[in-house]
Amino acid sequence: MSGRDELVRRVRAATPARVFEGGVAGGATTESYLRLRADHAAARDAVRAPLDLEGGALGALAAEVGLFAVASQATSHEQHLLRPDLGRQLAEADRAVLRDRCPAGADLQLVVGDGLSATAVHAQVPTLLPELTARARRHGWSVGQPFAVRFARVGVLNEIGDLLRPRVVVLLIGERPGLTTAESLSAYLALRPRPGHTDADRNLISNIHAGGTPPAQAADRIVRLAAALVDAGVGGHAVKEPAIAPPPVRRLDQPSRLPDTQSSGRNDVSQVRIGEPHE
Ligand code: B12
Repeated sequence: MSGRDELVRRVRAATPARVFEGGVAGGATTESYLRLRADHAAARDAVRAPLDLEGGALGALAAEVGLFAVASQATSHEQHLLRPDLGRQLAEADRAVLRDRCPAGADLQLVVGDGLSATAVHAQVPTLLPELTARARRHGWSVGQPFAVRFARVGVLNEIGDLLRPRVVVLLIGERPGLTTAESLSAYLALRPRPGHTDADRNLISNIHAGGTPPAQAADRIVRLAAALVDAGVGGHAVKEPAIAPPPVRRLDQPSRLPDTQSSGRNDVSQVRIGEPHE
């Protein structure tokens, strides 16, 4: 294998990004062009996919844990895409539904939002939500009744915090799909969210999908980060995700290894401390 082939092999092993795709005279190869078209179509489909709590693995989970849906103030998918402000407010009638069905004051409130990819929700939430619930309970946290918000944006966290007064809210929401995957989910965390909070008061673990952070590892990172918010008594930019382990010390005469994207080593929960509230 030539030096260039080896370089291409190593770079491709390290990232799913479209690098070294060139064909003759720098143009795209037919294979690369067709893959781009297919990935673009998948991204467009994901943005328009409706959240389905009836079928598939998410339907089974919904039946098991009583996951139900309320809506934001956007009344159609079109409006959801064009008016992000409406996605940050709950529909008037659904506020009472949440008050009735979800006990207030949980340590951890899990919420599912379609966001910009219900496809991501369908793919990741059936594994992630039970993993999160189990880990939080193992650490002695009370977990609220989970629910879903249709046509949701991240800012809906504030109203949920105001209504249900949980200590930490984790919103599992579909990310804007890119050309690598349409199945990428984010977990946005907020400590005691309330009206007036901005993204500066929130934290997130992004890129939750099979080729990024798989759901089980993501569950570890989310619980650890939630614990860090509680310990710090504050959320947002002031709190960094706790390090899992220091990077290995490399002697200068050792060859550097490209990162292994499948094993981030982030699955150790032994350092998680769920302390008393510091707020
Ligand atoms: C779109 C986007 C933006 C847009 C958001 C505008 C908008 N109205 O949509 C812009 C360009 C403004 C942006 C800015 C930033 N972003 Co940005 N963004 C994204 C992207 C590509 C998609 C996010 C998404 O789909 N959200 C879900 C939808 C449903 O949410 P939404 O309600 O429509 O939009 C809200 C969120 O997108 C949120 N948001 C966007 N970025 C960030 C970053 C942080 C830390 C927080 C708390 C919230 C947040 O802002 C929107 C308004 O509330 C992601 C990539 C990814 N893989 O997720 C990166 C990403 C989330 N952003 C990131 C970062 C670092 C930032 C900045 C801090 C960059 C900087 N140094 O300034 C700022 C902070 C923005 C803020 N709001 O305070 C990182 C977060 C890394 C992490 N784990 O903490 C990501 C994952 C990109 C990356 N791989 O590094 N971002």
